[in-house]
Amino acid sequence: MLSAFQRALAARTIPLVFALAFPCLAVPAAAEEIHVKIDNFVFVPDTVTIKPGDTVTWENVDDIPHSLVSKTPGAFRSHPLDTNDTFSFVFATAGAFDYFCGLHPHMQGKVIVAP
Ligand SMILES: [Cu+2]
Repeated sequence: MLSAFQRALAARTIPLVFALAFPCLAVPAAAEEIHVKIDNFVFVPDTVTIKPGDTVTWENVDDIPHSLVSKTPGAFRSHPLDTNDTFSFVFATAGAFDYFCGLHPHMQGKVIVAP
């Protein structure tokens, strides 16, 4: 029979030992930032697969403005980005998010958020 002190000690020690023994399992993956370039009327890459909590940052390296409009209502919509402007969005929930350029709707891209 464990005393209350022993139980408390075990409750504090076991997670610590586990974290030291299996750091890759015990420590959640840090959120990442994924970069998408807008170049010559194309999103590069046009599809990215990320994890919930990750950020996608688009950078317009074209010499004319582009914007980002999610087909998912309310997800994200940027103002027009001039050359070298960036726009970032944190994808908190899983799902597939198609988007297009609000100025050139034939420009299409997709963000897949998968746990
Ligand atoms: Cu555009």
